[in-house]
Formats: sequence, C-alpha cells, structure tokens
Amino acid sequence: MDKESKIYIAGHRGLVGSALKRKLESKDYTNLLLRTHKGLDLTKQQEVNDFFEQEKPEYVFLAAAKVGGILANSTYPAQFIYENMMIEANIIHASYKYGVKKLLFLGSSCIYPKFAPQPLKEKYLLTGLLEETNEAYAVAKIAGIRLCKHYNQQYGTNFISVMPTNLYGPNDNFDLETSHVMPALIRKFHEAKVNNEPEVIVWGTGKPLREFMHVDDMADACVFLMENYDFSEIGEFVNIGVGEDVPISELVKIIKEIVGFKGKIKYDTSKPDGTPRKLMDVTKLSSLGWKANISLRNGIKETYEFYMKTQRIKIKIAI
Ligand code: GFB
Repeated sequence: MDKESKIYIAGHRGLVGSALKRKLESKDYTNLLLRTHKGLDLTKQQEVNDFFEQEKPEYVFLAAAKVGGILANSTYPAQFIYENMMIEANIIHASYKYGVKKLLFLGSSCIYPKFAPQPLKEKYLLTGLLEETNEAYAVAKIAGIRLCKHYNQQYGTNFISVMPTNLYGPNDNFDLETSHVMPALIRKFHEAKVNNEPEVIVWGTGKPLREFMHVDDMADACVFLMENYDFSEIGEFVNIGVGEDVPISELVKIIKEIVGFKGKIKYDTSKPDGTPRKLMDVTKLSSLGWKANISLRNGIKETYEFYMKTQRIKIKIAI
C-alpha cells in the first residue's frame, strides 16, 4: 500500500473500523474512503456494486459486520447470519469484480469448534461442532473465510483473513443487553459506584476463560499484515491474539478495582456461559514478526476513561 492508495474501510464507525482509521491516519495514509450506513447499505448488492464501480478502491478492510455479545448472538441468530453473509458476499464479490488489489477480511475466534484443543490453531477450523450461542455468527464468518480462499483459488485475487480474539476499546458498544462482557462490566461497575448500589450482577458462573485484546493492537496487526504479507504467504487466515487468557471472575476483579467499586458481586447463573475457553494460538502471527503491546490493565483503564468521557458528553448534551 502506498500512502496515497485509495483505501476503503468498511465499518469505519465501529470498534475495529474506527481503530483502523486511527491507525492508518497516524501512519499518514491520506486517501481513506469512508461511507456511513445511511450513504451505503452494505447488505444491498446493487448499492455495493455502484459504490465500487464509482470509487474503485485499491485496498479494502472489511470490518463491517453485525456484532454483539453472547445474549445478542443467541437472541437474534437470523439477523446475525443474514446480515453478515450479505455484507461479506457483496463486498468480496465487488472487490473481485472491480479489481481490488488486496482485501483484509475480519473473522472471529468463535469460528473454532466449541471443544477444540487449546490454544486454538488455525488448522482446527471445521474439525467439530460450534458453540450454540453464536453458531449463526460463526457460520457467517466461516463463509467469509472460505469466500476469500475460493476467490483467491479461482480468480487469483489477494484476499487475506484474520481471526481476532475478543476485542475491546474505545467506540465499543456499552449497551447492557447487546454488548460484550468488557464494556458491559465497565458500565455496570461505574453505574453501581455512582449510584451507591450494594452489588453488581455478573452473567454466568464466572468460570469461562476469555482472551482480551485492545482494538488498537488489533488495528496495528491488520495494517502490518496488509503492508507486508499476501495470501500466498500467509495461507487461509491468521489468528490475532495476545496469547493468554483470564477467567471472567478475574476480569470482574480487575474492572471492579479499576473503577473503584466497593460492593459485592453476584453471579446470575440463569445467563449462559458460552464456550468454556477460546485461547488463540498466535505462533503463526509471531513468526510473521508481530506481537501485542497493550497490557490488559492499561487497556481497561483507557477504555474506562473513554467511557467516562462519552458519559460526560451525553450529560452536557442533555443539559
Ligand atoms: O463477551 P461475551 O458476551 O461473549 O461474554 P463470548 C463472555 C463471557 O462473559 C460469557 C460473561 O461467559 C458471559 O456469560 N458475562 C458476564 C457477560 N457478565 C456479562 C455481561 O454483563 N455481559 C456480557 N455480554 N457477558 C461472543 C460471541 O462470545 O464473543 C460472538 O457471542 C463473538 O460471536 C464475540 O465471537 C467475540 O465471548 O461468549
């Protein structure tokens, strides 16, 4: 990629897309192509084709997706599978049709079988049954990986895929029903502290293990791969993670301490735990020369500051 290359970030307002935008701008990429949902509905093939025909992007980061936490995934499976498959098929096909030089597709660690050996190696894809709470999303993401692979095989395109672990950071979704665990807990502990509540409710048993990566590390890894490696070098896809995980109960303790909540924690076991563990094997990524930088504690502190800043802005607007 040259600094003047026309680079389309699909989903630039989301957690990952906004981090990609920050990273590319900080590296002086000057020709970023951005569209909001209002201007371009990525589930509509004709709109996507017209956009690619008119704009002719040279590079594409496919970070647009319908995403959510464990409850959103299990409550709205039809929307998760339909919207994600439409977005992927439309963008990947248009990228082939209009001669995109290179595309990066973002998958997810939930593509791996529920009981795959840990840590998860890239070769475990499609070796067993998926976790039920996010099967719809996982099937759509697997379709995206295979779209890239088969377009490369048949048409000689250069579409690469990455599988990130659980991500968090600025511009995350802090809605208590649809968010992932990290933003949900930051908000729950903050509101409980401010309102002097005696306890915070945490979903599930607290026993599942999760690996968390700050989205700025993720964006750094994506740009690194786009700049340096082609499909012919990295193969079907690469895991992106930090290489270690924590039980949810430990994450709860860390967030409680950072926020400064003094009350009790109660586990609501009527809510699902999801997959017991999904730790990424990052051997392949390390061998390519990249590793994560941001520690879990520092990342959480920064995300909590972001959350408080947006809260203050909301209060100011309301006044
Ligand atoms: O982050 P999360 O929603 O998704 O939940 P997954 C992770 C774990 O945290 C689960 C527990 O065991 C939840 O039960 N948890 C505890 C909570 N308290 C809360 C809470 O207040 N909110 C939430 N959301 N969880 C998602 C998949 O799985 O991970 C997606 O559904 C995607 O497909 C994403 O792959 C990265 O890690 O279980």
